[in-house]
Amino acid sequence: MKLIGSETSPFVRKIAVMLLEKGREFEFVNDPPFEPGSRVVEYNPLGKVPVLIADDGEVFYDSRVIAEYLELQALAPAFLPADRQAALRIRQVEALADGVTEAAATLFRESKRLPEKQDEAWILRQRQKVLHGLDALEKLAQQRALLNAEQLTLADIATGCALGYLNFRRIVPNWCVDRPALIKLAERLFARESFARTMPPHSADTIKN
Ligand SMILES: N[C@@H](CCC(=O)N[C@@H](CS)C(=O)NCC(=O)O)C(=O)O
Repeated sequence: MKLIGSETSPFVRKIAVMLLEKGREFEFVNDPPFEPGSRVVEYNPLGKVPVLIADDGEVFYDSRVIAEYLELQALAPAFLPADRQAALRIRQVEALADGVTEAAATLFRESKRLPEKQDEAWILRQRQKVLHGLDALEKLAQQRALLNAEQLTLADIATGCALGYLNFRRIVPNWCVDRPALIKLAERLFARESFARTMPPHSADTIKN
């Protein structure tokens, strides 16, 4: 199994965490999609990572599709409940966390444009998505039913990757103010070996995402 991606991508991290937690060996192919000469588009017409190449050569892209594929492999532990309705609720939280990550990545890219080219209204819109998304995640973490980092699910993993990305890019650096349940969740997740091993490199200040 090959995972194509970059070391700084939170969506790639999501899949790497899953694979490490499941103890599934994989080869990591570092191919940041924004670098000239990237071959990502040969596997994913959208030119985005993560891309997963399965042992039989089948190619999967978009982290949510890859996550579904990995769950279908029945490798323990499962990150979705067997009950499909319950699984749908976990996937809804995953989508919420991924949405926070996407808006944060957009904010980061916008911050790298020349100041006169930055669009204030667009920045505000993305910032609202991050803040409203975090508020919703905080509520869920307080309720603990769908988000608790105890019996790990895709909701926990995606949320951990979103918070890790906010820390890494210092996007909305005060995200933890008034969000105690998310802080606790992050502490629990970041203490796991899978998250420790997939920490983005400290020096990265490029647009590799
Ligand atoms: N919805 C996609 C998002 C993937 C994504 O946005 N990946 C970024 C890196 S974090 C990327 O490859 N960007 C390259 C581009 O937009 O051209 C997923 O979950 O896999």
